[in-house]
Order: sequence, then structure tokens, then C-alpha cells
Amino acid sequence: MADYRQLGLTEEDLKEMYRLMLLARRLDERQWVLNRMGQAPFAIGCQGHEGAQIGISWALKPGHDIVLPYYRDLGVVLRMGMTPLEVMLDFFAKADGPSSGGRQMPSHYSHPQKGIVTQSSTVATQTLHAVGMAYAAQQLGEDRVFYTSIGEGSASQGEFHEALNWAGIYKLPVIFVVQNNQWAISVPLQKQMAVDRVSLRAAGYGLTGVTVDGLQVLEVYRVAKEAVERARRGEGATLLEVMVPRLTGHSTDDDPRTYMTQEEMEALKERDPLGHFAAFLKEQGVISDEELAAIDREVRQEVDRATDEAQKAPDPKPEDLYTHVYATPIEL
Ligand SMILES: Cc1ncc(C[n+]2csc(CCOP(=O)(O)OP(=O)(O)O)c2C)c(N)n1
Repeated sequence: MADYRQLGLTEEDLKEMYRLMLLARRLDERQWVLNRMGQAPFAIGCQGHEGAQIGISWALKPGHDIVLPYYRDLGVVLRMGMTPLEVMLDFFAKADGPSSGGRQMPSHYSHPQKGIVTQSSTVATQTLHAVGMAYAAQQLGEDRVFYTSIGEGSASQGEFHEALNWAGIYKLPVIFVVQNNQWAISVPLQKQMAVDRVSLRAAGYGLTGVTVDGLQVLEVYRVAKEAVERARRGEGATLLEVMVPRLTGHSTDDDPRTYMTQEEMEALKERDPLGHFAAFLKEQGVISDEELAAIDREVRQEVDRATDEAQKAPDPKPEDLYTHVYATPIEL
């Protein structure tokens, strides 16, 4: 991996990056367990994508830049300042869930104060929203950067191509991230596109295109930092593809054993970014086994507290069912 000092990172930065990756993982694992216990209807996770998500979002300025994430972006929204409690309130569809007060599906993150814009369930539509917002920011003379992300399967959607085209014409400050885990539910990459890199498409729209291994967290950060700096200088958008493993099924409603072999699923575990990043930090003398264990203990406690508090929080009131749905209130 790249030399972290040359990238302007400190040991504290690296530890915080690791902690956020682990927090995303432990929250995600908890959501799957709660689903299997029958306490939540649906979970869709980030497991395997955490290194890519933290590497990229570390290059953004929380509180200033805007993210239009997709459902796997738990790491990104934590980096932007969403708390574990907020994540779990949303997960249980509670009244105080910041994303929608219990109206949206889980993992459709939204938090206006923290610069997080909700996605529609229709994949890739957020890429056009990012372009529209970036165009407005450009007209206003702001130096905000807009992050938006999708999976490689969603790169087949027309919206994505329209978004790239518009961003190219107007040199918009957008980072288009494609988290390439090779699968769109059960459809493999080869059935989605005739080239093996989504980033190749950048050339057709006049954008910079890069593919980077999501296991190499610092390399991901380096490339993202360059993209963010380019965007802030007014030099346009980047299509940044990160290669990641999907360590779970597509969602809790999916059974990957129907389309993947046991060997294929086992092999993916070799590409778990958490183990790789922990090993790198140890090798660099940044962290010890004791510190890693302490971070894990603290993160597990944080997840326990968030889960307990969110479970006890009030559900939305039935009389609020039609709020924001009809202009004229409906009598129930
Ligand atoms: C336009 C549209 N078509 C189909 C779906 C159903 N759907 C939800 S997620 C998904 C797969 C997306 O795969 P990919 O973009 O590769 O992302 P991944 O989940 O693998 O990270 C599909 C087909 C949808 N939500 N929207």
C-alpha cells in the first residue's frame, strides 16, 4: 500500500479509518442477525465494501461536500457523521429515523444536515440527482464536491450514461463511484456488459476513468483525493470504479447458494478488507493486537447501545401515515 505519510495521513487518521470500517461491519452484521431473529423485515449490507467506502469518503469534507449514496454505503454515511443510533432508528423504521421517519426502505440514507441525499429504490437515479445538484453548485460558485455511487449492474441503466454525459459537457464537480462486486443480485458482470471495466466508459464522455482495488484502502484514498481535488479546481468529474467482494447474499431476501458455488463464496473471504487493513496497520507499526481488540470491544458496545436504544424508540404514529403524501390532509 502507498506510504500514508506521503498522502498527508497521520496514525490517528488510519486508526479512525479502521474504526469506521469496523463500525460499518459490526452494524451490518447486527442488522442481519436481527433480521434472522424476525425483528426486522429486511437488511442489505456493505460487507466487503467497507475499505473502498472509507478510502473514498475520507477524501471528502463532511459538513461541506454532499453524498448521494446507494444502499450499500453504510461506511460512507458513517464518515459523513450519521451515528449508529440514527442508523438503527432507520433500520427499525422508527419515528425519529432521520432518513424518512420510517417511510423508506432500510438503507435509503438521508440526512439533510449532514449532506446526505436519499436515493430512490430505482437504481442509478441518484447519479442524475448528483449532476443536477452539482450543476446548481457550479452556477452558484460553490466549491462543493458531489459523491454518488452505484453497483456495476446499475451502470447498465440509461440514467447513469445521461449523468456521465452531462457531467462531461459541463465539467461538473462529481465523483461517480461504481462499487464493482461482480454481481447484480444473481446476474454476473459478463451478462451486464461486454467490457471488463466500467471505468472504460469514462472516455466516451470526456471524463477521467480509474479502476482501483478496494482492498488497497490507501490507494483508494489517493485516487479519490486526486478526483476530489480535480473536481474542486473546476476540472470536472471522475468515474472511479472500486473492485470489491460482496461477502453476503445480495440482501436478506437472497440465497447466493442458488447461483454461486461454495468454493466461490469461500474464496471471497480472502478479499475481506478488514483483515487486510488491520494486517497493514500492524506491519506499519501503527497499531497493536491489544489496540485492535480494544477497538473491537468499543465498537461492539456502541452497536449494542444503538440497537437497544433504537428498539425502545417510538414507532411512527398511524395518524402520520399520509404526512408528505397528500397536499390536503386525509381523515383516517
Ligand atoms: C431500475 C431498477 N431495476 C431493478 C431493480 C431491482 N434491483 C435492486 S438492486 C439490484 C441489483 C443491483 O446490482 P448492482 O448495481 O451491481 O449493485 P450491488 O447490489 O451488487 O452492489 C436490482 C436489479 C431496481 N431497484 N431498480
